[in-house]
Amino acid sequence: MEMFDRGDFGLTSRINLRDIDSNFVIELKRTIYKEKLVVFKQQNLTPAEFVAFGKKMGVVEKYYEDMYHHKEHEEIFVSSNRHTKQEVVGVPRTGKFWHSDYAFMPSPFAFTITFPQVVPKLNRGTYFIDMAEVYEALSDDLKQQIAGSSSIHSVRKRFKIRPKDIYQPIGAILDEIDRSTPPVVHPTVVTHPITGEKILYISEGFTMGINPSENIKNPNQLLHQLLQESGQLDDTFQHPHIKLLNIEEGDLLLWDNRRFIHHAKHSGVFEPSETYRLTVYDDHEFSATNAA
Ligand code: 7UC
Ligand code: FE
Repeated sequence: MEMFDRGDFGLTSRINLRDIDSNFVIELKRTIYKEKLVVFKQQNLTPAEFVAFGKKMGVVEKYYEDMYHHKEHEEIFVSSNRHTKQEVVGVPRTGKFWHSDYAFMPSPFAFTITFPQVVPKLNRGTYFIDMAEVYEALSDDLKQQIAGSSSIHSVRKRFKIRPKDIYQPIGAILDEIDRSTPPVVHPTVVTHPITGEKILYISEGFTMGINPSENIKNPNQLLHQLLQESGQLDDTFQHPHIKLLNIEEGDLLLWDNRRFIHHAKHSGVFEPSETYRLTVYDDHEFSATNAA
């Protein structure tokens, strides 16, 4: 039996993740770097088993804001709209904007692993843009402008007000955001440490600006143009760079968080929805430092 089959987008596998050994983990990491996204079908891991699987993939990092944490397993980030007056479960409508996870932190993750628990009937999917593909397709002129430049990222626009923030002055909350997650600088073009590919590392959700340089006359206009060319300003999600991955119950997804930006597809109408997520570091720096 082949371990992986070609899916519509990325690879799929029917292997039960409860049964894997360390050789399989090595093979899986290689496959993610090469094929970018892998979906395991018909998985039924418990939350504890899901965390154990994440730990086999690398160093699991828990989300910095604890309102997202699973009650028993703080490593699991819970996106959920299953709130009742009696019980609060995770945070609703997460990631409904183009981003890569933790781009606003000094060290973003290598892998994002999601395991939907309750899949809505109407909107069962996530949009992706491969920013290595986007970089490749840029004009030589744009590539030259951004070569060697850096960009500033912050969670400021997307930080979600917590229950404890009610009746707080907005300025105090903004000050706290700037203290706990000050803006970070990443290369505008990240070099993938394993594949060597160049990745346009900007997102509508988290990138606040491109730093001016000799080659960059108008940083704001340049950022706008790059967001546009990558497809992130297309509200219809029809842009050729945008791929939609449809999700079924039992799917467990892993993707390369260096190269993909993603955008959750949440219903406009209310449907119960809940997804578990783990985020994992590999043994490599986020961006190779010998970038040309
Ligand atoms: O609620 C959310 O959309 C979470 C977002 C601000 N951060 C997800 C991440 O991992 O960067
Ligand atoms: Fe995300």
